[in-house]
Amino acid sequence: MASAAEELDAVVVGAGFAGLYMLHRLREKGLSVKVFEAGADIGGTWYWNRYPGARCDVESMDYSYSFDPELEQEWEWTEKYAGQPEILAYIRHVADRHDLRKDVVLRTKVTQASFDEDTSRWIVRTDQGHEVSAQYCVMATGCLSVPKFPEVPGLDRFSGPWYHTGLWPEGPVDFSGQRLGVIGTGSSGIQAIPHLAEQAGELTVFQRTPNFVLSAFNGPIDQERVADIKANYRQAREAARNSIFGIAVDMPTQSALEATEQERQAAYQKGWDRGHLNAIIQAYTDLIFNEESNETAAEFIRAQVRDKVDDPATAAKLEPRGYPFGTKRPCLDTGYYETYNLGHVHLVDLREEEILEITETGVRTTASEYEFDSLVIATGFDAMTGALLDIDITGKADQSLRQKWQDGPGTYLGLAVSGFPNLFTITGPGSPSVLSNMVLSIEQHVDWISDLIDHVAANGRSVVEAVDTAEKEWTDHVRAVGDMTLFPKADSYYIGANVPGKARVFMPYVGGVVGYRQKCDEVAGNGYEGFELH
Ligand code: N01
Repeated sequence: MASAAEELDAVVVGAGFAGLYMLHRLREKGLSVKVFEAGADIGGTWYWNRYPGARCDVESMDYSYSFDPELEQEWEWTEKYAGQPEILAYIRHVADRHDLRKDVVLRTKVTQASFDEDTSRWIVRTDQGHEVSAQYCVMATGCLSVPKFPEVPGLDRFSGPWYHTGLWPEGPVDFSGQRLGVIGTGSSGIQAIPHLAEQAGELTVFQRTPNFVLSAFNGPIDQERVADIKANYRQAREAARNSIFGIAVDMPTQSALEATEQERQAAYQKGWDRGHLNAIIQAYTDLIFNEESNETAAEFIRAQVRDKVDDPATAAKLEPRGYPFGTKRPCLDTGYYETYNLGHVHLVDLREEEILEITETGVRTTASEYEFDSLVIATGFDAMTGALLDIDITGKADQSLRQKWQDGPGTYLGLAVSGFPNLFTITGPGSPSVLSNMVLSIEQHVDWISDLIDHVAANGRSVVEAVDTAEKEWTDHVRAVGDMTLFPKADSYYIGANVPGKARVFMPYVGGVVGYRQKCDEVAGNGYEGFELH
């Protein structure tokens, strides 16, 4: 069967930030590469998540490629936090600048990838009938790319239109004057709700868990800061690489409990005013380790909610409780809490009443029936493993990745899986991924994989595989580091809790991008220890 297939050096799955940069690096080596992308255009996350208000919550100057220093200087971001159209325009610009589109096949979903042990090649098949044979298969499928829907029945019965934030249509969507329901208050819901409220006649938000929402203080980008960063971009990138989350911030030196109440308030206020995702969590050394410390920051944020929301009963419902601050991903907003001061915006607390079903006319809960013209589904994603397991991947001895990861994903460095030679996962489970500045982590993975491919060729070999003991050791380490923190205390997508039946395992590596990078460099420096070449 392999003989009929188109022969390539590498197949890359996905044409977002990761897939496009991987293509660029592989092509630089003179390898033949094809990228398959399910979307009608490149962009990945930034193609699909085009809901009103979609925006990055890592600052524009950080959330960008570093591999092209001229591009870094030339590109001009307009806002502190870029919106989805601007980021998509940036990705398209990069693709055109490096002539990447010619090797991207759009509107094509990879359905199957199997390792042929006789030829040591991957046979990759798509829903459009492609069959290619490649030495390497790189999964650049994204951590948050398989939408998750509410578990309740009935969405197919709803007579009006409905939209998932992660599958938003390309054309304009008009909710003017409509009765609109929104399910979900994660980053996507929180960004969309103020914009949806501007259009809707009546907006009802169904909240299952209140989130910690920090103010973004977004606005036109500070040109002085831009000039300063552009004059020192190499140092700025280096500082980001040597940070915990891939975003340089001043490192704390003190426990929250060592500070006085007054000092803590001042530190949290300073973090709040910075309008930055990590500024509060990194105000003290122990906020992510110690519940008592964490509670001091959580209470500071709850006080902001009470301050912003006029109706005390609504504020009480919006105050985040029941899990430590930072253990579910906090959000950055523009006007989220204030939206609930508008007369036509209503909050339904799903801790008081449960959704039973979506009906032809709306949403039925244990307490009431709500009628809507349209619905917005902001219930997130089957994170980290969803897109990988969506593809039927089989490795050596016909073992499927679905079987192998039944009890949670095991990887070596989040990059490779034993039994699956020459397959790489960019920002895979077991790497900092969703707990980091994704573009920075993507570049690190792509560069590292690219160097490993050179190493294989330089040794006159054609196959590289993670050793199972190295994989087990790393996976145990990922879990152990996670267990040292408060993260496992929350029902988050980090731990698979948002998808019924998914193994409850902490998936991202929380040891920090700096330590993780050092580990990867050390592995490479020691002749790629933990990998076998054939
Ligand atoms: O998804 P989420 P998201 N009934 O999983 C609720 C990135 N992102 O799309 O918390 C009712 O965070 C669920 O409730 P609960 C970013 O990494 C980045 O908002 O599970 N409600 C939650 O409130 C982010 O973290 C940007 O109890 C249900 C919500 O739906 C990630 O994407 C912007 C439910 C889902 O929140 C995902 O964000 C946007 C049900 N059956 C997103 N099921 C940037 O700025 C789920 N929920 C870069």
